[in-house]
Amino acid sequence: MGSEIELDYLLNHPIANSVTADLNSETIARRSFVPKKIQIFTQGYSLLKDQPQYRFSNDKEAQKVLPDIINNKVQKVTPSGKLSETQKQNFSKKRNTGVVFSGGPAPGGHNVIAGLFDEIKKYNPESKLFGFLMGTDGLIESQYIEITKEIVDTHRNMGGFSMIKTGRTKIDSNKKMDSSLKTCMNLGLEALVVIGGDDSNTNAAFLAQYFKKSGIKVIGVPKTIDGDIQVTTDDGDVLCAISFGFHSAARAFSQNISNLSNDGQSTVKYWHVCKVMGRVASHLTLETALQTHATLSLIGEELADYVDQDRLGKARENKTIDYNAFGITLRHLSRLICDTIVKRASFGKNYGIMIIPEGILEFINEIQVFIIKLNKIIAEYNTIHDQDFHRAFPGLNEKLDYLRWISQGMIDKSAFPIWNLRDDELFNQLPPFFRAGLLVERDLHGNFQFSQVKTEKMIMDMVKEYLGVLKEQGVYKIGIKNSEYNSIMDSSHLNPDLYRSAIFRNPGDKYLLVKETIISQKTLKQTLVSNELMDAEENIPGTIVEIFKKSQPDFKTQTHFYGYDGRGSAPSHFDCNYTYNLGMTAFHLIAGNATGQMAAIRNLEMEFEKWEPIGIPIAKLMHLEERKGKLELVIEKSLVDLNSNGFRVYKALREKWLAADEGLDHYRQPGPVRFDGETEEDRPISLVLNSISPKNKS
Ligand code: FBP
Repeated sequence: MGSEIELDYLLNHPIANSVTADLNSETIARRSFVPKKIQIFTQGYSLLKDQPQYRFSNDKEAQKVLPDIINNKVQKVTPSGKLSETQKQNFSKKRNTGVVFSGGPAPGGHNVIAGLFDEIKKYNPESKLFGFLMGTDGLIESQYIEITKEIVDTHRNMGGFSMIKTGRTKIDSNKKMDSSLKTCMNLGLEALVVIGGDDSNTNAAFLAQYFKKSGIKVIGVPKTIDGDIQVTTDDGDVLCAISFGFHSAARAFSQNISNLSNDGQSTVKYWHVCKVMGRVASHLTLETALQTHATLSLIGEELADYVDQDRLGKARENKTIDYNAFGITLRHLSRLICDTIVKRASFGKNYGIMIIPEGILEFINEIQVFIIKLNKIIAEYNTIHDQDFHRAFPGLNEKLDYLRWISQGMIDKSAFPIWNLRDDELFNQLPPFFRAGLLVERDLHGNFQFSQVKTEKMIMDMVKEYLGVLKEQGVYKIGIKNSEYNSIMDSSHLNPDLYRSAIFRNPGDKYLLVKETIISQKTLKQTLVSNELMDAEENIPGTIVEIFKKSQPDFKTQTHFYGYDGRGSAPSHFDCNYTYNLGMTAFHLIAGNATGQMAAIRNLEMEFEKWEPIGIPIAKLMHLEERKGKLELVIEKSLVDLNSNGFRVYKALREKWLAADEGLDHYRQPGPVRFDGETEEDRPISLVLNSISPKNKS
């Protein structure tokens, strides 16, 4: 070893300084990347034009409680044509605007602010943009900053919502509405932009209604990595194909998952089980499956449709109806997974990549019932008592006691208590960690927090247990390549043909499967003896024991959760452009006097030149949904459409991707999230597929 360099010298060395600086070249390049602008935003002034051809039916409750915004039309941002000087001055007047992030982070949020900021300043450098801190709490409590060019410039094309942070507080009382209004009035705001998911855009609609008299406008922006804000009219016209952040998160997950496929194919010993975020809908799982060609991906929406044909068949034979044959249960699901694992193993592939959507529990019969009942029990407790359920019953046992009291009629005296003895019995059959998961605190919107439950552990524990049974039954075996068997036997001077049909159930196939009856060295010996290949007193030849051992599977898993990493990812090229233009769209909706509208870009699935900035009436997207035990008006989440091109293509190709055959795996390597360049990775694959129209249509 040479002499040690002095630490001071090392720390002051330009190379050390450059490689340890907070700012690296990737960040510098990202910050200076300039997203593309839709053509209308490169021109002068704009005008909003109603688009009455896009029709939605109104929800009666929305009509009642959102009277001032329910009749809004879809609006398109169009060139203004010739304007008078007064009109121009009015468009370019000094405006104060507020902006707030709400809900989970999604890549691209900072670019919405950048687009809004640049457009505000373009028309009048005196205009101001205020950012409310920590989500809607900042709005209610009047905590804000003025967003300056310096702040915007350090966040351009960067991930997260760190510029002004975010939160999940719901503005659900007149007191909170009043405080929010006061904050906006004190700042002299002309408009407030709410960047959020379904619950936050619901908030935006209620604020727009509440603020109507004050003249302060409220515009929503469709954010969520979950991809469940998609807007299609009653006639099937797609107005918002996907919320922002979805593409980047899906690409970030996909890169990690494809890395695991490299590991899997190299070590051939693990099933990598990946839980992928998405509170309810499985859009992220579907997109990740299309991006990576993972071995097995579960789509919650499809599982909910599951029909157990065996049960139906048996019931038909008995001339009865089996109502339990419809809808998936945890038991069915674990068996479906085992079936896949066993099939692949029979071709020597005792490894793979499995994607489980975070929200899968929502689609599993018995669990969904528990979730709904527990939501109601917790919400009712909170309404009746002065103390929160989780504070009153902090531990699992205390919560379980409370449920037992209900089932025993000690709390709910009705003939049909919401939690009955059968519920209690079934619930207590679940492992404690899972029961605790199902009882976790609901979020402020009353949503069940799927991200907090170790769903993948629950499912995989059941899978492991059933695989154990299948192994004992001799069904779960690893296939051995016929050629490999031959060469092992040859090198031990044993005649492969002599043993082949005694040991294997499919001696003519490329992958040999040890007979189901051979499940131990004892049964192996019995088989060899009965086939007169050895005497009972002899030891089994070592090579045959080795071959038997090779056929015995050891099921090993590694579990991964992809969620927070992806939603904190840097935005993709698609999301950089999409969000920057969303920010500009929000400005033009405000300038055009819109309120209660969600900024959106039509034709996202097509090339950039066809993108169209529009405003979508939020009130028209609302419906009644069970929240905190009662019906509430919220934006309807869009789930994976089983008739969509994206899902149908995945369904048609998944057998190939499963690769339960003699061939190679079909994993795809999508590569890292990029912020520039024009490649096939430029937009979500599910979107591209969904945009393909029938042969006779362009
Ligand atoms: P939004 O709907 O607010 O965009 O959040 C989506 C999400 O990332 C879900 O995928 C996930 O279930 C949830 O947030 C987790 O939330 P939390 O930040 O409260 O853990």
